[in-house]
Parts: sequence; structure tokens; C-alpha cells
Amino acid sequence: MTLRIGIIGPGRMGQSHLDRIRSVVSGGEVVAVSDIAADNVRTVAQKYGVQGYHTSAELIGDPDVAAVMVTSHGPAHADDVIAAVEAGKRVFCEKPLAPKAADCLRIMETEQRAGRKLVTVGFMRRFDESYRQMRQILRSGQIGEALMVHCAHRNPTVPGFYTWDMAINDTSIHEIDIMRWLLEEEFVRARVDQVKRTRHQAEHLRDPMVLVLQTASGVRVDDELFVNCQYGYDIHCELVGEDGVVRLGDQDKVLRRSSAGVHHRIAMSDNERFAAAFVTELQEWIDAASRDEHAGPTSWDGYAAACACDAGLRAVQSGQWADVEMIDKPALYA
Ligand code: ISE
Repeated sequence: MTLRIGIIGPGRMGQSHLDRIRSVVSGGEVVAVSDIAADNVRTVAQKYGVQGYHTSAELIGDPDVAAVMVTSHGPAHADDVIAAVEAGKRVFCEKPLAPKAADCLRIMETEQRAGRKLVTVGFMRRFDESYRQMRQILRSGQIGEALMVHCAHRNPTVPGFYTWDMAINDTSIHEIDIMRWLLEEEFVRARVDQVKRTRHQAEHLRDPMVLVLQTASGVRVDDELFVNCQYGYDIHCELVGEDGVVRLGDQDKVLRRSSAGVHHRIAMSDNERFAAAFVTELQEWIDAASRDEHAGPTSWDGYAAACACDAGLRAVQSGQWADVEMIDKPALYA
């Protein structure tokens, strides 16, 4: 059975998911899109030959739409996710589930009233083969207990609408989620180190900065956030254990020797760097949703990441450590 999907907010991410559903992933068909930007909805609906709506309510209410993808701007996610859950539809929501933990709580409350997990959050790194191997190695005990993790998240540049807080709740949220998944524990506090700013940053940004997080058992994670590094979409992760170290491999397996040097290509975007992970993520969601089952990261994962982000944002303002404040995990997500 083909899963009939509606996409709310088909911008950069929404359209790349749409392209994947049409050309790479099987079992799904996009039948409708909605956007408050009238120009965009007209262009996308025409380009893909699908129904276009000006409001998300019309798309969610369309009986032809069985499942909803929310790919709009982060602050707009919560109300649409809640409306789709109330309509009993399965939801794939791009990260962040919502930039504020309070909005993630509202989503979890709605899901708990519905009595089942309907929301999947688009933390695509969990589907990346290298991170999966790192997790297997850690779980196997080969490198002992994790002690520290050094991460770097570099973007060549960021769009004009990117505000300084997005370095935490839109960029570092990837490391926050993948570290929770890898270390299998929650963060308890966060600190942010300000660094000399790059000349390439826009006036309103604080680029680069380093987010430092500590887990309940004391593991230290540092995350270099450098969103105007110019040269590539470059993701690093090195986990130091008691008996060894495991490091994320470079995504390009081929080395070229020429011009008196050794060169290997670096991706320029997340869609390029995590191309395979995006496909697996979407395929697993479509397969499960077609069987009316849940797959992938839950609203709880979206909430826990947002709580760590909230602490990071408070730490930027205070210059001090900030505690991660979370509720106990509701039974639905156990
Ligand atoms: C963006 O929204 C993403 O999800 C990218 O993966 C990340 O690298 C970028 O910093 C975010 O703004």
C-alpha cells in the first residue's frame, strides 16, 4: 500500500524529501503541499503536480493525506504537529521538533492523550552508517566506557535568517541528539565558551562558539559550532574511551594525489554529507507508517534535545554552567 503524504512548508528540506520520495525511496507518494508563502506553494504544487494548500489546516484535514511531514521553519512546527496528531495522522517532523522545550511538552501531552506514538523526529544522523558503527563499537566494550567526546559541526555559510541562538537550537541539536543516542544517557548541564569571532560572520552572530555538555555519569562532550567556516560541511566526532578511541571516518573514501598534495573531497551541505542517512531515515518511516507503526526518534527525543538546547541558551546569556531541566520520561516513551 502506498503511503499518501502531505508536506507542510516545502522549503529546502521539504523539497529534498519530496525529491527522495519520488526518486529513491519506495512506498510513499506526496499528494499535497501547503505553505503560507503563496508563491512557494504555487511553484511547488505546479512543479510536482500535487494539490497545493495555503494553510496547514486544509492539508491536515484532507482525507487523501494519510501522513504528514512538517518541514517548515522550526518555531512553526508545534501547532501543526499537534493538529496532525489530533487528526490521528502519523507525523514526520524535521528537527527541531520545536525550538522551545515547552512546545515539545505540549506535543508529548497531545500524543499521550492519543495513547500512541505518532510523531517521528528527523534526527537523520542516527541513520548514518559511521555513527551506527561507532555505537556498535562502544556497546561491544572494545574501548571501555566513554569518557569524553570531541565534536565539530562546521557549515560553509548560513542563510540570512539564521540567528545566533540557532547555533544551539538548530545546529548543535544534531550533536545533542546523536550523543544522547550514542552514550545512552541524558545531559545534566551545559556551558558555552565564546571564541574570537571570524571576520566572515554577520554582525548579529557569535561565530564560532563551543558548547560543552556533561552527561549524568560525567562524560564530557564538547561541540565546536562554526557556521561560517567557508570551506565545507565538515562534521567531526572523536569518542575517547577508557581503553581506546573511535572516530567518525571521513565521508569520502577516495584520496587523490596531485599538485604536490593529497586531496579528498569535502561535502558542501548536509544533503550531500548525510545523503544515505536521509534515504534510510525516510524509508524506515514510510515502511513503518504504512503498517501503522512508529519508527525512529520520538517526541521524547525531540523534547530531551530541546531541554539541553534551553540550557545551552541560558549558558550563553549567563556565561556560567546551566542545568538541563527535564521532566521524568512518560510511560508512553519508556
Ligand atoms: C540546518 O538546519 C541543519 O539541519 C544542518 O544540518 C546544520 O548543519 C545547520 O547548521 C542547520 O542550520
